[in-house]
Amino acid sequence: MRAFLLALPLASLLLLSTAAHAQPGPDDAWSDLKLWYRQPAETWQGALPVGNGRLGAMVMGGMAEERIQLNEETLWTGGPYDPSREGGAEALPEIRRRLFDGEFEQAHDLFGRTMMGIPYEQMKYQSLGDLRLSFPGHEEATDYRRELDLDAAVARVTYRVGDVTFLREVFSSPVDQVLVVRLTADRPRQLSFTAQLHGTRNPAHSNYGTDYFQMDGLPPDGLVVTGKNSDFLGIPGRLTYQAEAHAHAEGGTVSVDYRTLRVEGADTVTLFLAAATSFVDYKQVDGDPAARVAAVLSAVRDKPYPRLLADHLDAHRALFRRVSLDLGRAPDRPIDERLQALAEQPDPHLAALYYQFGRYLLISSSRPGTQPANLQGIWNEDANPWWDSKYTVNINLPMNYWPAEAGNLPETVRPLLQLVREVAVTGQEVARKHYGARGWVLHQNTDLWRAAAPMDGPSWGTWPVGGAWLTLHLWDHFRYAPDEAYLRDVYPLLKGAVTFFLDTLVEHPDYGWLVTAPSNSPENFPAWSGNGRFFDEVTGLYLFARTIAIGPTMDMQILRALFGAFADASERLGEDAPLRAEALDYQARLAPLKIGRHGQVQEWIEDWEDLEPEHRHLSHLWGLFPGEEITPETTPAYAAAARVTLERRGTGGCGWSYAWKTALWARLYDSERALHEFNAHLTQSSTPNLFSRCGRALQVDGTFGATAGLAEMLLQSHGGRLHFLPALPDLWPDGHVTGLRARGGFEVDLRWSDGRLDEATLRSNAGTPCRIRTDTPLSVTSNSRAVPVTFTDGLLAFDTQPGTTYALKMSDGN
Ligand code: FUC
Repeated sequence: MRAFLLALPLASLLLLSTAAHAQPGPDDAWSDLKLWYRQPAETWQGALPVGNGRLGAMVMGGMAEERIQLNEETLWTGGPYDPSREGGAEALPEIRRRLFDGEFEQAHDLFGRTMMGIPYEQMKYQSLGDLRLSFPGHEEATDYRRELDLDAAVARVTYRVGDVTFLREVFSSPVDQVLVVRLTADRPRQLSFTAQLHGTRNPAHSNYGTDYFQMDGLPPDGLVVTGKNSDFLGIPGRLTYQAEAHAHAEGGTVSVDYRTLRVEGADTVTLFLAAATSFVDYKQVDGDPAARVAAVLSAVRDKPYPRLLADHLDAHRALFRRVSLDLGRAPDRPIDERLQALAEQPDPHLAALYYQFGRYLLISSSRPGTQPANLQGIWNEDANPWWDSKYTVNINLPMNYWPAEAGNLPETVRPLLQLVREVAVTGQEVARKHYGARGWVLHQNTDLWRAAAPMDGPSWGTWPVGGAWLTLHLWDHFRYAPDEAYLRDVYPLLKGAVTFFLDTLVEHPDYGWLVTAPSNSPENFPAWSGNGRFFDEVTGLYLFARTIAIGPTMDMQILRALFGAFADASERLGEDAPLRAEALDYQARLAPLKIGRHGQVQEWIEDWEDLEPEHRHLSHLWGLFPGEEITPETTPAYAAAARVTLERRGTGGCGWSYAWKTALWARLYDSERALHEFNAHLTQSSTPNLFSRCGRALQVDGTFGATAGLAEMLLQSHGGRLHFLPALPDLWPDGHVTGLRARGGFEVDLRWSDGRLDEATLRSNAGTPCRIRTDTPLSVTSNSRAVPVTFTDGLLAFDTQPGTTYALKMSDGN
């Protein structure tokens, strides 16, 4: 009886909370959204991620030994620094001369010597530490289950030892800014364990000692780690940090012996963990982590656990439940088994689960006021992570935000907006010093300190359109939710991005087109004569080949979109008519899209072969996705060429490459190829917890990209028109999705059966005219009254009123 009472409050609370959000979709569909396993994670990459955008944890789920690895998103190496290089622009004319004269190797070397930022590399994202729990006697447990409940944003571990069932729940509350570990047993006084809070060893500090962090007990019920971040590449570590955990036990005793916390004979224990660094912003590091941690802990100290959990659930579900996707029920099998069975056994629910996992991960790693999601989101256990776990802009950072707008999570884009605001400041210095130009520029990478210079070596760093690409995300944010005040706010960022290119585009001496020079088509190797393995003096590495190029197709596509966005924005705001005319003139003079000798979209200005034909990047298909200049309707020849390019690239590559291909095939309306890439991503390049992998590295980009790809299969809204179910695979004949967003300020629900749309519901938030691509006419009603429509050439059009809902159905006879 007592066990039942102990279990009741939590269960009933979860039910209550579910009822409070009885939005679209049956309740059992929400409860199906679990990643579950029959065993603890074998490696960190299989652990379950929780996060509130700032404070992240990976839960391994061990029985006798639990490891909860911790991250605080502002703990990076170094401190404020400026890698821009006075006089960097002096060699630019000579670099260009060499490029136009075909002296690519020499242009590469001169760029390396003169235009690279100093230091060449950026700062690294760091691990904060580990919460280690030891449960003596729990070695032999039964009925084990580990799950990540996406709808609750709670990781759970449960198992039985003898006749006692133990439950461990972990969540990171965005409301209280605290990580909560709740431990219960279904029999009284059965909970005994020890806890330690470990700092993360960092060999960049020193080979042997750990004088850079200190672990202490805080009697009567706490543990603390204090530390200092690492210097790197001559940039002094200027951050201090603190993490603190406190145990509140119901029943039993809590004691602290030196740096071990001991709980004995408790019924329930709640561990609160708070952490902070001294980071204030990219220029300032004089915050007080101890005061920040103390403020968080004193606010939660007397907050009843049910309230804490309910607030967490409400905050999470307010975002998470905006979109529901039903592709069928979940099989009663753990994820690892479902992944293994996927080749033989279709599992449509897994796609829906994955879609929601991507949204979960974005909510957990990017919230208003936090840093944007980095290469690993906010989850990193390593002092020397792959690619520094920073922000790579030539695909990875943009891809992180692909699912945000359509997935009804526009708030998650705010950290990206803030990053753009900041790199527009640091990038202004780089524009001036490295190019003698106005405006601002960001190259292929940035970090916590907003480095904007070319970094990592000329094979990567020559690419100047990173800022332009990110700026288009800000423009897209407006297109999904037209709002003049917002547009006015971000307009200077667009203008600064444009003016940089007005000053730096140069006329190609042979063709007369305007081109970027130098640049590269990330990170692919053109077969210009003599390109091949070489010793790169900047990186000190023998590299496969050089990448340097003139006016690569991707740059041209991004700049056409940027100039177009700027012209549209300036016209809406009634600003800068002369600059608008100039931007449109430049847009018209950019190197055009070309079809190469294989019938492919040409990647470079010359029709060079690829030294690595199946290269993972698909840069020259940017105009198909995420761009909009190639579509099967408006540019059928280029759409056909894009198909050739995709065929030639093959399947495979990094996780994010599969993800991009999923979206690209969806834009070509090839549902089966899109699904194939999605499934291949799951089986070939994902961890057991559905994170994407790139080589051995865990990366969030591919998870986010595949999430966006799934949305593109269900709803597209580029080029001024909506398209329902444009790439619906045969395996998803029946389904229902609610709450997807479309450009123009719409929210869309779709219900289909036998592979055909039954009905669509469209909520117009902005009152913009609606155009829908459809082979068959649809009847449109609002409040049961027929709405006048036109239907010509497969385009249904009608006017909408703001705040009004429209029901769309197959017209009679169809
Ligand atoms: C780009 C990719 C790599 C990796 C890195 C983080 O440079 O080409 O594959 O994803 O970013």
